[in-house]
Amino acid sequence: MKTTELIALEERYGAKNYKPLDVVLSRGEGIWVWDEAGNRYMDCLSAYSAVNQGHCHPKIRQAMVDQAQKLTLTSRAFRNDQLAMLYKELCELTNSHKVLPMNSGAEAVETVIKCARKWGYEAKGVTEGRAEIIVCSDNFHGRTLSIIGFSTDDNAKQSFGPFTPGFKCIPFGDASALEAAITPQTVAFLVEPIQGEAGVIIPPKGYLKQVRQICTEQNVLLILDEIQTGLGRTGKLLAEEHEGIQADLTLIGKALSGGFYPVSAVLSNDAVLGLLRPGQHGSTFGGNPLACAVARQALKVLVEEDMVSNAAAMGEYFLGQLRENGHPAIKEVRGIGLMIAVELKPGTPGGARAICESLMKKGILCKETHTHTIRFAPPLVIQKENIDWAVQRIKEAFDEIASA
Ligand code: IF1
Repeated sequence: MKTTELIALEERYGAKNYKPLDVVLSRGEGIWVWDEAGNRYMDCLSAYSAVNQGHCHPKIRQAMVDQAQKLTLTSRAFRNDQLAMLYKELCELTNSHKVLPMNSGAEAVETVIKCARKWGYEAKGVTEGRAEIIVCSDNFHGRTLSIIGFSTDDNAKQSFGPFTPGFKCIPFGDASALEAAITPQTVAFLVEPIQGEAGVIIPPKGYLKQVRQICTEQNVLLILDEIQTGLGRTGKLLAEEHEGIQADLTLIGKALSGGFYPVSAVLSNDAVLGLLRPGQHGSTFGGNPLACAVARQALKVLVEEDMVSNAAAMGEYFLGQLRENGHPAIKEVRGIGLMIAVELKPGTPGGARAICESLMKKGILCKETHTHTIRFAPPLVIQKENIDWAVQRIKEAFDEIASA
């Protein structure tokens, strides 16, 4: 079927909760994807960092096919031979004590909210029903009701209430605001190490270290949502390593499967997960053997192929090249590892969307966030010559927009 027909069908039958670029992809390999007509594009979004390992990584694909031929789903009513190995490998890799596997990122966030509250009541001694969790403005943690309830993005939450109580919002990057917001009922502080959806917002140096210290002193759990920043994206396995800290609870998802399958997890570095008892949480698909086999291989190639240090090196190079090829329409180029954003000056014609449309025609796929920021987050397997190729086209796109 032709591209235009597929788009028309999608528009006719689908809910319009997205506004995708009109490119219909049918194949991917490494940093490249192809559309129906055979045009090749460099993927600079990586499915929002879910395909850090590159599209259709052959080893992950093989693990998936092999496992699919043996056993896919048992439910947690029975044990399977992949789960224990994923637990062990994930804990060893991330220096965690316990794991709770789920499917989507939002489910991991929901899970950690439950666990933090339970810890608050049963370990910290907060009065039942009064637990508070502190979050940051401009957060993005997913799309479920309790999560959007503490979003500060009107478009994400408008007309979906009533919402779950028990959340308190403070500015991001301000450690003294955290200190001031904590009360005896505070059980946790939930934060992204770098805010993704907000436009790759990097907090001031030392922020996470201060936050860690405050949480420890006040007996508040530090929960880092590393669903987007984790698994190599920022040039470290976990973004917390940039400040040499360890969260009490860490959320990972997206690249945990290398983009093959929804797999997420809550990692716990203390006794929080140990409080859960049978029947208190779960999911039909969470921890299934197919998910575990895929995740094990996705982690394995990340380490074996040294993708984390490649992200650090290539991220630095990409950032440098973008800065060197500056353009009067650019307000700021920022990033860490391969989590990069270019922010346009207000009033740039067409905003970030126009640049994304233009880049698509030149063979680069990326996505605007808000109206004036373009994110560049290619798979972590990108090489120097690929970046040179991309930067040339990015430069052209800017020149065209500015002269339009
Ligand atoms: C969409 C954004 C990225 C996340 C963090 C939890 C989740 C996400 C830090 C939930 C998901 C996605 C979802 C995707 C767009 C995307 C996104 F622009 F919305 F913010 F990546 F930057 N925590 N982020 O970034 O994970 O339930 O989706 O598996 O289309 O909504 P999920």
